[in-house]
Amino acid sequence: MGEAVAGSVGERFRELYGAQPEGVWAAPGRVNLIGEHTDYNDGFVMPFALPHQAVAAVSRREDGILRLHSADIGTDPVELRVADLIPGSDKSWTAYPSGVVWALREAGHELTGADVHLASTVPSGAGLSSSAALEVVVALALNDLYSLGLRGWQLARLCQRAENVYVGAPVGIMDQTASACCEAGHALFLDTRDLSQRQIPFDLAAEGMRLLVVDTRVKHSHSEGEYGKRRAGCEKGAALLGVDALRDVPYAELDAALERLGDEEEVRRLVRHVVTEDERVERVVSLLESGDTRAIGPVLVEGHASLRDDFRISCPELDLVVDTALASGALGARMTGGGFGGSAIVLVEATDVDAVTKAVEDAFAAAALKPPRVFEAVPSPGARRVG
Ligand code: GAF
Repeated sequence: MGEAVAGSVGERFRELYGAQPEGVWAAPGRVNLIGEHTDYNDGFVMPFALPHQAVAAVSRREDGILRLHSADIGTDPVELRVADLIPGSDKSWTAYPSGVVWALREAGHELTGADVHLASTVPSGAGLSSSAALEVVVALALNDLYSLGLRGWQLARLCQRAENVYVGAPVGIMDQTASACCEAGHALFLDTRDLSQRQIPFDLAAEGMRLLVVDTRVKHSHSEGEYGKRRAGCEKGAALLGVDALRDVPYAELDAALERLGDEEEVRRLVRHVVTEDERVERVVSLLESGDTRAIGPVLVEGHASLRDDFRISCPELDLVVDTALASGALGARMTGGGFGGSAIVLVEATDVDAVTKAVEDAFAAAALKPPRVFEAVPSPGARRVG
């Protein structure tokens, strides 16, 4: 992100609060290359950061007041008392930044207030982690300003706690860790059990390929409840199999595990997805590390089929993107993120970008759907100070 964006966010802060901010920070959205719905099963994920990001201009306060303003919401700053933040009490966008303040204080960090102005280019409702970007940018700013000394993964844990407890969404740890820890030119191979990480070089342009994000601009309304149901089903599967988490079911023993689940058909499907998905992440890592990048295409397609048929979280619009992209020459495609709408990713030869994009746009028009938003995703830096 250029200094110009930091400058304009800082300038707006000055207009709102009458002084220069102490600093400006940025945190990106993400796409997930592979490893879906594995993060709350202690499994593997492989996201990378988008160039789209949340930017925050922030200053400390010493009077216990938290003032929050978003460029997307044209109202005056919202004013809250840090001592009065109550989990579950806020149903608006301010729950994300306030939740971070609450989580930091709950973890024992003395925060005496802040003035915050936020602006974000991460499309919201597109499954690209706009909420995690908001959380992480505020967490990083407060970490720096209050000299808390927390590392990226620790900030991610606190942001997840904010979202689980303060906002009330039972999400895993992937999105916050991606926003906090990704590096430009790399995908992040993350073990969500212990948060150990490996940066995997992922420079498709150098190999004549591109990764497109297709935002279907559809968000099915039941998505949140369904996420919780899938999570509960996975936890039931782990309990029935006598393991701490589905991560502990070895891929080589999957058939035996499925047999032990007897007539628990729905749980069997969830378990099969999670165990095979962890194996797919490991396969993608080894393909990328051995330089066989084009070979990840079919693995992405397998992942989509598993999410559609076993985990049952795709939708007609996501399937249309994947089927159309593959039929028009893509190397691979899958839905990405939580599901029931949002975005798909499409791996293409650079020379096929226009043809595949047009095919997907035409298919949406033929189905009388809103035009999808298609853009190229380049692995970008994680959260950092920018001004
Ligand atoms: C959403 C959640 F926030 C993540 O934690 C993850 O579970 C993802 O869905 C599915 O992989 O983005």
